[in-house]
This record gives sequence, C-alpha cells and structure tokens, in this order.
Amino acid sequence: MAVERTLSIIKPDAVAKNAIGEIYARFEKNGLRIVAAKMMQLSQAQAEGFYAEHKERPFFNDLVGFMTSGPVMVQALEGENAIATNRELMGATDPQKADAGTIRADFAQSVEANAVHGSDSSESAAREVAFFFEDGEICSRG
Ligand code: RTP
Ligand code: MG
Repeated sequence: MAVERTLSIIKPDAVAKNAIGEIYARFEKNGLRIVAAKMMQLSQAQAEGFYAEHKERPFFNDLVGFMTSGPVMVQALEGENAIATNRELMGATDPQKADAGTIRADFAQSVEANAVHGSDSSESAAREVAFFFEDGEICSRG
C-alpha cells in the first residue's frame, strides 16, 4: 500500500468542545502522522473556496456559515492508505448513521456540525492540502 497524504479539518463544533487532543490521538493510534497543522479562523472567502464543489447544494450557505462560526484546526495527515483510513475513522457524514467508535459517532451532533472533514479522493486530497499548506510547511516523514 502506498503512503498517502490527506487533509483533515477539526470543525468549529469539535474545537469548541475541546476535543482536538482526543481526535489527534485517534489519528496517531491508527497510523496517521500529523505532518502539518494550523489553527485558523476561516474567512467567508476561504470557506467558500474550500467547499466550492458544493456551491450549488442547498446547504452551501449554512455550511459556510458554520465553518466560519469559530476556529478550526487544519492538518495534513500522512500514512499508508491515509485517505481511506481517515474516512473510516471519521464515520458517516450523518452522525446518527456513523458506526460506533467513529469520531462522528462520538463527537458530532448533526449532519452539519459533524466534527471533522476528510478528503474523499486522491484528487481532492492534493487540492485540499495545497489549499492550506505550502510545500515548505509540510514536515513529511514518509
Ligand atoms: P466533509 O466533506 O466535511 O468531510 O464531509 P462528507 O464528505 O462526509 O460530506 P459532504 O457530502 O462532502 O458534505 C460536506 C459537508 O457539508 C455539510 N452537509 N450538510 N445539511 C445537509 O444536508 C448537509 N449535507 C452535508 C456537512 O458538514 C458535510 O460534512
Ligand atoms: Mg466531502
């Protein structure tokens, strides 16, 4: 299996709950290394740009409002099969449907305020990591 990089965001609801450390522990216990990280208050333009693929969706304005409602923790994760591993750790978008023991089952409260984001393909991972980090900010150990 190849070493991959993926983009993870701990969303405003989970930052407000003081859950950054517990979520980081799940990444690290499951073979994902944090190779870049920053806490940010996203601007409206940054949130709209990041979620541009959802621009036509009915929930887009609410999503942008939620993602700018407080600070987020943004990280690049690296590891074998990192994109799928992170999605498995996150669980389903709707926390009611998320498997027990996943981050969303344990920390999310709704479809919108669902604790974490994770890239869903190698193409989106490359775009999303580059959206937040310069190459020189990534301390790759792979
Ligand atoms: P993410 O992109 O944040 O990792 O989540 P995802 O792939 O599981 O879900 P996606 O379909 O890409 O949707 C992006 C985010 O939009 C919000 N959402 N709200 N109100 C709604 O029906 C609705 N549907 C999606 C969620 O915050 C979701 O994570
Ligand atoms: Mg998505």
